[in-house]
Amino acid sequence: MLEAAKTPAAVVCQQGLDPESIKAHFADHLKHTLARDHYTATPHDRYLALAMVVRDRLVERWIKTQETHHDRHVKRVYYLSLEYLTGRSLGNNVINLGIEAAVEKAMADLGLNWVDLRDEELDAGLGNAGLGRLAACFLESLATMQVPAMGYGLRYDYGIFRQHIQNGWQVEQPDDWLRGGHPWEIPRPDYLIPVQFEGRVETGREGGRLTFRWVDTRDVLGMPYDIPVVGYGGQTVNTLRLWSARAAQEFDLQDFDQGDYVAAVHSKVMAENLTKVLYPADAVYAGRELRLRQEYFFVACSLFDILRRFKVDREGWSELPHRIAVQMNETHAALAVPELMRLLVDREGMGWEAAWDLVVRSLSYTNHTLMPEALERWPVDMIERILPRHLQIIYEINRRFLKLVADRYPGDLERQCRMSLIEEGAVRQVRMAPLAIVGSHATNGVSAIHSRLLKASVAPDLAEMYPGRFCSVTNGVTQRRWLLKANPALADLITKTIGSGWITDLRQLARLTPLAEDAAFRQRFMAVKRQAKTVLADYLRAKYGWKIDPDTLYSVLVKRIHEYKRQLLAVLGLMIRYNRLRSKAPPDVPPRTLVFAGKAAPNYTMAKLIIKLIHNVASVINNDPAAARLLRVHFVPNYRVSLAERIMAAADLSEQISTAGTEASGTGCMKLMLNGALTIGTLDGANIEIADEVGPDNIFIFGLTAEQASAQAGRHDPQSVYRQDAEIREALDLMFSGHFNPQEPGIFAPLRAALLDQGDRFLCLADLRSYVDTQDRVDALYRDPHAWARKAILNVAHSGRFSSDRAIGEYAREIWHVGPCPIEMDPVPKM
Ligand code: 26Q
Repeated sequence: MLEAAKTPAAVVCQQGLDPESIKAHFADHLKHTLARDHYTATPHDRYLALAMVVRDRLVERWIKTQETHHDRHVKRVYYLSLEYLTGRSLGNNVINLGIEAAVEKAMADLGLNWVDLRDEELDAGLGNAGLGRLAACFLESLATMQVPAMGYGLRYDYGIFRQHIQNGWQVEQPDDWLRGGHPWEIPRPDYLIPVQFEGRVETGREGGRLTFRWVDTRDVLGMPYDIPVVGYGGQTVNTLRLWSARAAQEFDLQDFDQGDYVAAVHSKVMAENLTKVLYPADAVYAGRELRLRQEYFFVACSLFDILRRFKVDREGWSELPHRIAVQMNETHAALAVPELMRLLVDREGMGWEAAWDLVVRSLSYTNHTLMPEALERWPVDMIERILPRHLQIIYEINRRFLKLVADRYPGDLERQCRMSLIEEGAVRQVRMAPLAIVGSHATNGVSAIHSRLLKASVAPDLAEMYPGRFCSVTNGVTQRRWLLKANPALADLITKTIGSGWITDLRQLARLTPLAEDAAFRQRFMAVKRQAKTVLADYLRAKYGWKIDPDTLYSVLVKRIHEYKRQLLAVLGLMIRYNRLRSKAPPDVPPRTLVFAGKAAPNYTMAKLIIKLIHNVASVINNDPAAARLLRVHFVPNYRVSLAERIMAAADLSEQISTAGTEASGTGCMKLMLNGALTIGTLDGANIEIADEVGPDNIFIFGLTAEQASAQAGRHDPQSVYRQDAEIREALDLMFSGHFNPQEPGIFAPLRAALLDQGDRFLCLADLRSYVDTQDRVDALYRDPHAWARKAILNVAHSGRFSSDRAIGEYAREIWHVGPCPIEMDPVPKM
């Protein structure tokens, strides 16, 4: 039962990190902030009260960090991302503040379970997938490494949809994540920022100089909400600033007076729709006007804010690239190029060349995808209507750029056409990736192979013209969330074995290498893994009634559902396994549980059909006595950060099976490796670097290489695979026989067509034999628990490179040219 507050509010020490002051302050918030007593408080109220206790303990550190950054005139990193997949914050904030033990004790004293309270928090799902989660890991690493940094993004009222499954189909539901209140944000109405849209450009002259005035615009206000981002050790607390759209005018008085109340609020509704919802597409780009408006709104608010902060110090403009480093996360932020030009030229009165030099030196760009259908292009007409001044600026950038091209390659008209930032066609469009490359000093891919392919395929001409601009930074993940928090038992075992240095220096995990040869350690390691598998099984049993046996091999394939990621290949492999188990002489394989999870973009019919297929196949297999003991398949609904934390800890096998050359990096692969899963994967994205680190004997690589895969384009003959490989033929025949969809005849025909009649674009059939044979090798290894444990330990030991701390270190040195700024704060308790 809850204790009444014994300490009067006024004397509660808001900084006390000990259980007593946490308890007192908790009771105080429950009563005075939430107006609850212990009869009426819900678990969610208690979560909120505890979150506010923790937030209060961050505030002083937050203020001190901001003061220090300001006083020391530091160079700051500004990370511009339309997505942040933060997930839950309470657990990580408590860990990074070093107060987990104190909080646990305080709650236990009150008869409350800390972990249950922590898990009351709703995920902040302001992102689709890897790109958004990367942004969240990067902010955490920046704070831990004490780099002055600020994240900018949008405060969507609705984040990534909640995925429900009905009869095997994905059904989307709105993610009303703010409904229970959001204790981590502070609104800052005093920093409201006006953003213009539409209107027209007036040209004039002032003292011989052309001037441009963007007038008759429809304006929207940007309202900032600040969220603290605390680094491990609690020294630096950076800010994530998210913009929410507000109407510049509450309502139109004229319409109101005339009694047309709908018209009176029309512009308010339109304005506030701007940040209503996150676009739920991950790698298919749809040229929707509202999306363009979101991108501009976000860029305009952020750059205005950045320049406002720069101007406080009254330094000359030439200092700008020494004070700011603006990272564009994908082309979603590429309007920063023309917008910063507009601010410097039109508003600050700078000449074009001087402004351009500052823009290029201040901006840098990360590309996250090579898929042609995901490359952003905006119709010239649309930009002209919504951002008329920006179109003029883009034209001028292009004119000057094409002149450089012409000077460098005289007479090469074909090259000039290819390189134009404007794509000529039925619809003229602005190509955003080249705009970002031309308008910045550094462009990076997110893994070695991706950076190489980016230069070779997306931007060969630009790579030739600006070789020094291209670089590569392999992604990473924060070990504070993905090991310390997600897998406390393993984190504990590691700390007991090699000390806690790995928490801020993941390379120290290498010290586990010799322990792979130690039978007693292997035993402990596998006991920890089994424990994590039991925790997941218990969770899924409580939530869905599933009975999962922790003594089976957990093979996980968790990520967005996309054809290039090839969940379909996994299903085909599963089909062959199932057929074998149904045969007259079933093989003696170790029992497996296959765990799928992931969302499909709501308009991505094929991906949604794959989800349906997985469900139908799962329900047949799980109910077939021939397979019962040896094979189970589960699709866990509503994949999100908090669910990922549970799954990563429990996995034995990490499936990373994209068509080589399509997955830019992947970061799930890193989280799984860090938690001791072995990878079965193609030579794609970060898998290649994982293989380099862990060595070929400790990873299961299969399938075509990127070069082989691209050589297959137009040549691969799926029909001949079907004819020649009996197991594959039987698997396909079974899958499309109606065996899995007796009540829904024909629903899987589009999958059959894609595989057999339309050339199997993602080469599922080309790689299937190799995949299945490699899975057989996985089975063989799993039969030998010590051999498996040895490799699992070696995977953890060699995962040090995949920390987001390493990635941030590389960005800081090679792209941003920034260093740490230590904050002098009392240290927090050591974990
Ligand atoms: C673009 C235009 C309009 C609407 C939506 C979008 C959009 C939104 C999100 C396009 C792409 C995304 C997300 C892409 C993404 O998550 N990519 C992943 O990024 C990870 C981090 O670098 C990589 O590890 C993955 O390989 C890559 O797929």
